[in-house]
Amino acid sequence: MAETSTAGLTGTITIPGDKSISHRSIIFGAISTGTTTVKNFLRSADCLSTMQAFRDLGVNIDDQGDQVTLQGVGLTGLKQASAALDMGNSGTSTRLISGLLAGQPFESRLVGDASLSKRPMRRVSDPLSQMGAKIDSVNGHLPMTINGGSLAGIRYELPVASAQVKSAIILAALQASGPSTIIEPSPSRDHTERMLTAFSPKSIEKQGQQIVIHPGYDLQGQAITVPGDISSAAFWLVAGAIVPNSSITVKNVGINPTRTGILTVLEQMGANLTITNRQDQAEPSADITVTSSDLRPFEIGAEAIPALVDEVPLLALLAARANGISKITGAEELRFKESDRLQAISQEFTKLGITIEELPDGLVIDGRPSWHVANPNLDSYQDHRIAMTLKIASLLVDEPVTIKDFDSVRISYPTFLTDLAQLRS
Ligand code: SPQ
Repeated sequence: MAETSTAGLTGTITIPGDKSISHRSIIFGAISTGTTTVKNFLRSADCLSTMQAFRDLGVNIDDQGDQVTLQGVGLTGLKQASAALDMGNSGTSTRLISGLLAGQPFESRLVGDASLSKRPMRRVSDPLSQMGAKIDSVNGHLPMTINGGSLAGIRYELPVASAQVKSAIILAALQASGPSTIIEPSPSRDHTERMLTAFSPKSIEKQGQQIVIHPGYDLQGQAITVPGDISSAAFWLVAGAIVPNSSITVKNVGINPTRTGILTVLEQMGANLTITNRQDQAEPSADITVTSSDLRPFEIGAEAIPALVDEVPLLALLAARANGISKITGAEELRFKESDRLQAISQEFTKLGITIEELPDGLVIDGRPSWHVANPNLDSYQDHRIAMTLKIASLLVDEPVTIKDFDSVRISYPTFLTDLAQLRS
């Protein structure tokens, strides 16, 4: 195993707000009546795309630094935008806003950057069309034009677990003429359901694996405090586990059980994790401390993926430092993110001399052989999660490496380098 001269990462940091919850706080604040306040809103490029889209749709949003304040317009108060809505790089903005616009009686056009324009949109346009929206796209990709209006309720079984698809249908179903039932193959993150329960408890009912949406109820503005993003905390939890001589405490991490798969795998691997200061609220949070240690290999399959879908690149890095062969399967969804994350990790880890094999639906990584940097010019594929994973990996090699398009971190974690510097000082 290549050892470095690093002194380890030590200290306490507070990570920025959760990206998924920040998007939803703007969406629900916009379509409720009254005022919604949002503390610890994530000011990353993706969440600012959602904020700008709702301003373009006529919602008054005041961003005062420590708090975002929205004057909700209700489900029928949005106005047609005067130009195309720019979704930037954000899949969450695109898919959730599509669901909402499917029920609005005007035409909307959604555009995005080159990466977003390659991502599949039929997964939302198909069910929304079945409900009655008229949607045109370029072979299932952006730009997409939505002619919304009267929608019928739907009974829809998702072909793959996806919080974005589920949330798009929920937002459309709130505007339908009758109830809708949504069934997921396995549970994806449930931030939309939790937030809707707070804004309008009568609108949503959970029946086992089924979500039933009852339209016709007003949503009431709320005071929201966004917990820290576990997907951002994960970089420090993994760095703390694998960079020798490290001890890191990450404060105020969201520990919604539909997101904590990374903690389960770290525990299976024998990582030194301590969870303290648990706060039980609509979105639970806690402080998490990790100390570097020897790690065992792991195997995970399809049923584990939804709770750690955005952490798979980091799991591959953990595996590359474990004492044996690890296997990740059932993760084909990774091919449809900001990059093809299975291919990106396999190619870039190979440059670092990591023993890794790409499967159609996953990765096999042998953590035992030493790393030997074969090519120091790494590529993030303009994908924030690949960029940050490679940065953590680079802490474990002595040779200097470069990471192309590292500034993609602005998508979810604009202060990543500042936090890294703090843990290194
Ligand atoms: O918004 P975007 O670009 O899709 O963001 C990603 C990420 O890595 O930040 C995925 F690329 O997270 C998704 C996540 O993978 C955010 C999300 C949500 O907020 O609902 C759900 C997941 O996607 P999916 O397709 O499983 O619903």
